[in-house]
Amino acid sequence: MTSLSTPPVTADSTRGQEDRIDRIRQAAYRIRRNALDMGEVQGQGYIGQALGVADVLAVVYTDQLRYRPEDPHWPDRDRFLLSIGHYAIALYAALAEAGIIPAEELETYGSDDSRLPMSAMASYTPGMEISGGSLGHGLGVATGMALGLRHLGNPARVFDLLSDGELDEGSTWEAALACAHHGLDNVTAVVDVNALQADGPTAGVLRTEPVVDKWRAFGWHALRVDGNDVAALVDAFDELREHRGSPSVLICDTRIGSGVPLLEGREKAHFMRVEPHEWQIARDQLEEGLSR
Ligand SMILES: Cc1ncc(C[n+]2csc(CCOP(=O)(O)OP(=O)(O)O)c2C)c(N)n1
Ligand SMILES: [Mg+2]
Repeated sequence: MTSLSTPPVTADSTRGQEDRIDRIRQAAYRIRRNALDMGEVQGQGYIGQALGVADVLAVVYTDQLRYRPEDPHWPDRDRFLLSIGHYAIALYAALAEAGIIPAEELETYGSDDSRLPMSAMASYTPGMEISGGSLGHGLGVATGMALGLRHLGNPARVFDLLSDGELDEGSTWEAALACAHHGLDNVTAVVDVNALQADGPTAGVLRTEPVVDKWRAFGWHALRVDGNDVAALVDAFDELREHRGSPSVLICDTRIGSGVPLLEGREKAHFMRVEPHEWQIARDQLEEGLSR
């Protein structure tokens, strides 16, 4: 049903939405490019996850989040927490796209004295809100931050990106209960369901489905989308932005290696080894995908 306040769909508004989606797709392409460039520096790493979550990060950083690139500690900024420290490569790729870290710095990724270590460190990297490593703590921190912001009367929002492996952690569900108990509608959790963990497919490690039902049972407003479909992500984030009264979670089904067919079907994708001659093939495939 269309509410009375919904503006009518016109050719102009359709065109505007197409431009918006196209702009985000271009950003997602550059985030993937950045991730491949960093991956090549080390020859291996969490590259499949970075490619998989690039569309989500592009929507968040170029369309949803309020921040000032030149002032990463701006008190009114929306906070984007990376619960999953091993996804640091993905966030560096997005922070460069967002102008929070210089693109030239990406080539220092994982080197001694770099501000971009392989696992997320808040004290090293501008825009990295929390340190990572031990899984299952991001949502608890997000809940505390969101409570603090509410006490201060600060309307900033708190996002937390979790992985499907983090749904194995009791601390995640404890935080989910607390967040819903306090009615923290300034929190948006985003779960990257890539169906994989370090020890193999998620379904074999620990059965967490049906995931949406679980979050709803814990008092959350929950939606599920194809996390590699930019248009679907934009609609979902727009919907969550309007929700009031409880925290929101967006379950994103993503494909490891998305955008690079060579890497999409790779074995041992949790920590991927890419041969020296394959990086250029990967970049070429990525570019071909953009023009399709
Ligand atoms: C508390 C904790 N337990 C175990 C680990 C070891 N560990 C590192 S990554 C990982 C896989 C977690 O699943 P997920 O994040 O979904 O993996 P991915 O999608 O990146 O393959 C595990 C178990 C950890 N970092 N922290
Ligand atoms: Mg996973």
